[in-house]
Parts: sequence; structure tokens; C-alpha cells
Amino acid sequence: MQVVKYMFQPHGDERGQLVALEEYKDIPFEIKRVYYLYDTMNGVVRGKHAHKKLEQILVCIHGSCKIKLDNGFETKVVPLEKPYEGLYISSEMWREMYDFSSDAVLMVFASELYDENDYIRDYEEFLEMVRQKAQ
Ligand code: T46
Repeated sequence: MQVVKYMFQPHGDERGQLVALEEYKDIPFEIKRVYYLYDTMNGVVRGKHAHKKLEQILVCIHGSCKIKLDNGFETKVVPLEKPYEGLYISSEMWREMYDFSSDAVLMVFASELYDENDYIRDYEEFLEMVRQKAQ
């Protein structure tokens, strides 16, 4: 499994840092939605689902967390700890987010509006779908 991580260009000067993200340039799709997670409780695992169509870029803009990616055949754990790095998550990828530091803010750029019908929340259903497609 190839992990696609983006290193965004900070525009730093003596006053501090600034990262600007534009659709189709820094983010490889039209940005239809932005949301962020914060105050995640200690020990919590979020996510535990895949999406049929949605593509996303995750940026831990403060603190740190880990993302486990699972394509149905292999898994990879990706730490996110810098505000200038973004993790691309394609559709049909199971994801779990965990090990959030107490100050973590995880910002997500999404290619689609929120749609509960796009979620696959059953792991067995996910496995069946990706394995069937791979045949
Ligand atoms: C994902 C990971 C990285 C909305 O009303 N609008 C939204 O755009 C989102 C994302 C969520 N919600 C509501 C739905 C639930 O009542 O917020 C609540 C928590 O959402 P959820 O349990 O899906 O959150 P996570 O952290 O498990 O997953 C989220 C995204 O849903 C998901 O697409 O890939 O972050």
C-alpha cells in the first residue's frame, strides 16, 4: 500500500509560519467541505469506517495523532505530528484515528459534502467489497 503524504510549503518569516492550501494545487481535488476534530478523549479510537466515494486530506494542525489505513489487504500506521504535513486518504480505505494528544486538532479537507450513505461502517462488508473488486 502506498501512503501518500503531502508536505505543504510554509511561508515562514520572522513573524512565524503560514500555510496556505488551494484546491487542485495543494489539495488534489475540489474542496467541498472542511471539518476538524478536537478535545478527543484519551484512549478513544475514531473513524472505523471507509467511504465509497469520498477523498480526504488530513492535517493535524496542532498536537499529534495516528492514522491506521487498511485497504483490505494490508495496513499502515501513519503518525501525523506536523501542521505542514497532510495525509491523503482515498475512497474505499478503512481508517482509524487514535493516540490523539490532548491538544490535537485534526483538520480534514473533503472532496464531498457530508453524506451518511457514503459510509461503510461494517468491516466485513468493507472486506467483501474490496476483495470482490480485486478479483
Ligand atoms: C472520516 C474521519 C477522518 C456531520 O454532521 N458532518 C460532517 O461533515 C462530519 C464529518 C460529521 N458529522 C456528524 C456525524 C456524527 O454525528 O458528526 C458526528 C461525528 O462524526 P463521525 O462519527 O463520523 O466522526 P469520525 O471522527 O469517526 O469520522 C470523521 C468523518 O466522519 C469521516 O468521514 O474520514 O473523520
